Amino acid sequence: MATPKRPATPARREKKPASAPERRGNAGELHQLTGDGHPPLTTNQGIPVADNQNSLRAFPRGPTLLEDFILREKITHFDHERIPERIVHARGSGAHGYFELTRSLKKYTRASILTETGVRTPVFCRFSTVAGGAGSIDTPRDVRGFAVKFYTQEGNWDLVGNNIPVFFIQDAMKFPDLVHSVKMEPDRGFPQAASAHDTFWDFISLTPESMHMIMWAMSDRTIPRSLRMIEGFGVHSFRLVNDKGVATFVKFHWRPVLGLQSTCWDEAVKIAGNDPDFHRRDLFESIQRGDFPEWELGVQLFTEEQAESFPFDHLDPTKLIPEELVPLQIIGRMVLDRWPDNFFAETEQVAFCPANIVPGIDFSNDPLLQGRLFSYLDTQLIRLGGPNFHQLPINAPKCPFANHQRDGYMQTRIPKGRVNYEPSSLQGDTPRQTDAGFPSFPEPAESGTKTRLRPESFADHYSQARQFYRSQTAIEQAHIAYALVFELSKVETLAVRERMVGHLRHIDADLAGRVADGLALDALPPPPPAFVEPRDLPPSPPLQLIGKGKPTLKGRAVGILVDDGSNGSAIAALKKAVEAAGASVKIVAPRIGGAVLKGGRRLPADGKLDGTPSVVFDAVAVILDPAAGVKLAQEAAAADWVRDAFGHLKAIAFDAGARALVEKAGIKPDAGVLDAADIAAFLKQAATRQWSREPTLRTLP
Ligand code: HDD
Repeated sequence: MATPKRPATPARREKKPASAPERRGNAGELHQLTGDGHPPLTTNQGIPVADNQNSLRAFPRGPTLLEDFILREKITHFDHERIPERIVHARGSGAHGYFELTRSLKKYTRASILTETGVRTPVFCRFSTVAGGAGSIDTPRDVRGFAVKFYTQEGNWDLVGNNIPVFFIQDAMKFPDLVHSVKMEPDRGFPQAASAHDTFWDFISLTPESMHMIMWAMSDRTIPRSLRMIEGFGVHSFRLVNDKGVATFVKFHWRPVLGLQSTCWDEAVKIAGNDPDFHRRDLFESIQRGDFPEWELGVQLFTEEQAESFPFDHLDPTKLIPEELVPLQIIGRMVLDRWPDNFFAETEQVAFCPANIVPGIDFSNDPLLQGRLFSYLDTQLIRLGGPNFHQLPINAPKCPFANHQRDGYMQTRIPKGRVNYEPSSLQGDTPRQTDAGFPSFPEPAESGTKTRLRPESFADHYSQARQFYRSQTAIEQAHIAYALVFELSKVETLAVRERMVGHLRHIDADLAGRVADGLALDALPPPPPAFVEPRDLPPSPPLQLIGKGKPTLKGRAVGILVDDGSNGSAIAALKKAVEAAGASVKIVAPRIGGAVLKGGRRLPADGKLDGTPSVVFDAVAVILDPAAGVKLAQEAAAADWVRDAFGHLKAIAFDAGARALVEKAGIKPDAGVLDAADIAAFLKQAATRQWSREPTLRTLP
């Protein structure tokens, strides 16, 4: 018996709008609309498709025919939909926006993006984790990439940085080793998106230059609350060059307007299970609701002579320049105000390259940067499949560009004329070099012998690590010690654990002792030989994270747990006040349909209780009818909701009806546990984490 044919278009048939029989497509092409007003489905050759449900069969129950070019084209395209993911920074989220200069650097550079105040330059910004694959979680302990493509009038400038101002290694030669060590171990294919394993710590413990970065990586900077709350750093020294050819060194810093904020480790782990897309969703939702993420751009400017007086070499990417030595000057702001239309076309295909710079900006001799100048173009050739990836809309400059490069895979432009070489005389409109073109800074070359030696000025591996650790608050120091103990406890090889603690002894004796104790080592292992005796540098408070937090609810999220019989006016008053303070509010209830409030009105829920745990909020409130409070005290998900909020140092407001639940969760009263009626007190406590609660909850090393 013949199988009935499915209808060609499963969609409900609507009446064709009489006034719109045709419509222009994205590329301006004219579509004859189908009867129900949609543009017709076609093959990639533009041939209209009559049936998108059934392949062509020899007879209804017979084999499929090779002749079916529609099926073959569709399946072939699908088979080729994936491209190689980035070897590092595979997991990322991006957004469009603009950069606006607020203070001209005309004295230092001729780059118009840094001299013309008030001009809005379009940007695309991509944030990423480093180690995990494209489908991995958003909240592992990891460095975050912070890459910005500025589409300037003078060409694309890519500032490809991280949320940490230093790096693990000094020389690009070591990058493949570093990355191999942190990725999944090659024989077993795990762990995914985690540095807590033997190969990473084996490499690190044999690489003393990584110690400064390790202090940052073990701090809460690597478990951020939101991508909107991280800093960004260009890491290397770059040069600014003015119209007289005078150069000044520069370090670039991004500062989030919302202030810095991180999660607790236990919270980050639980978020990973509940919402692997936590940071992507947070960025998406904030942009969709018009709460646009914003950063200030700051620069540290210094001359060659100043650099010579620094107690470290600024060309060494494992060193930073303390702000006490060279103050940060804010010169502009970046606002991300548009989510991409298509994730693959934009966020996946965007190709950053630190070698993309504009006249007026130049490189330094940082050997890590020098290696990067090669690596990124090379990686895009394999990742995006050929030399014309710069023509993809997300990568193409927004200013005119023209040269004699031709052909290659996926050439999408149609160059005109017979001249594709230079010098030439046959065609008047071919591009020619210009005096306004990019001039490399004529740095005088030192004479010397070709060598593979590291400069001696790169040899101090511990002093800035010590400075970082000693600049932290007591809470942050405890978190660093805790993170080291946690990570090293996942290392199976005792010798690796011991070797790491040996390094810590050069950084800070107390830290080494805490970690050795946390690992239950019998004795402190010997420190490895240090090339340069570590020095005590003055503490630098801007290195703290907590110090850069802002007591604000702006950009934060508050969850209110309700159930049948909850007091609607108390909920409404709280919601209004929290929203007025700049936070978003989500109603959580045992069922997604919401709760029937006292008085009979139904309040729809934004999330179901066990699918919307308190880890996704910055502060919580529980407003319940006493009967519901008693009922929910028996629900593990409800008790966890309150217990986790308490454990993650969040403010909790509750009314009398919620008392049974709050007691079941074992909450002890403190300044952050509040009566829901005292809205002003809740707003104040919700704007910050309850750090003083932490020692009452867990033993930190
Ligand atoms: Fe890198 C991607 C940042 C050192 C080689 N890197 C990549 C991305 C960021 C950084 C943010 C993701 C860009 C995106 O969103 O597409 N990388 C850094 C920073 C470094 C650094 C701040 C040190 C200061 N990187 C570094 C070295 C090398 C690379 C030393 C190689 C010698 N990085 C790459 C790469 C990637 C990359 C393999 C992978 C995907 C890509 O480039 O486009 O070329």
